Amino acid sequence: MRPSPGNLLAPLFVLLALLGAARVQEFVFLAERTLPHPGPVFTQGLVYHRGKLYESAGASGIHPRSSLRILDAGTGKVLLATEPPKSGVFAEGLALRGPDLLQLTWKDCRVFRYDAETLAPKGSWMLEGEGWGLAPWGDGFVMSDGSAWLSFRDARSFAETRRLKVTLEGEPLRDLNELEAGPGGIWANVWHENFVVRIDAATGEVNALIDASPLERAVARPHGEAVLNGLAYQPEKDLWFVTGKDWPVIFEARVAPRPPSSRSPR
Ligand SMILES: [Ca+2]
Repeated sequence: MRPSPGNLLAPLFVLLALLGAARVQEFVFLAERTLPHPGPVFTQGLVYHRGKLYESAGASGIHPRSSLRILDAGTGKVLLATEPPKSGVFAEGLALRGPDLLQLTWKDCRVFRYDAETLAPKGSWMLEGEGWGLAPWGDGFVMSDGSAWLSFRDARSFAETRRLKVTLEGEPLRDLNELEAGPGGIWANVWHENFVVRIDAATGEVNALIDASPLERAVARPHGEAVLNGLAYQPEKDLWFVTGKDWPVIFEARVAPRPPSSRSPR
């Protein structure tokens, strides 16, 4: 993996201020609650549904195997855990559709399907290229691959049906990672950055930036790759579950307007 490009958040907001970018709204994640994040786990995908969190995690130096697990969203307690049906893979993004969970792999060209209740494997599809983030979208799925492009996927075959180039102020925005279908568009982590973007699914334009630095600052990050990664929307409360790779906690957070005092002068 390449070295961290550092925190682009402040320069981005300065750039937006200089451009007078009225179309890109600015928000901030504010923690309402923290719950334990049993691990450490190298989180790659997070999903919320009816009181449960579903989490996909990759293998790394201190995590010899990838995993898939169900947590109680109230307590963080692990309710059920399993491993991908093929050993040695690096698990990535995760999405829930109906009774199925879909788990991407990074470079293993596989998408695994599981029963969402029992985590029993239900087969797999082949995938070309890298798999990073995944979320349900429309009748199918939307997937990231680390580039500035999102691909839309058929729910039955996982075949690509459409591609979308994601731009911020006209420039391609690379390293899109964990995804979530949220209010107003597709929400995405950007790898190694402490902000989330909201993407217009028709045009690919980023129409909002959500500053996650208040959450990141509250975490004792154990190493440089312990970056923000893990977004799950909780529609009942209009709150977000947000975590990171090897973070010891999961935040339950609300999205609030970014205070004018923290913005650069326009
Ligand atoms: Ca997600």
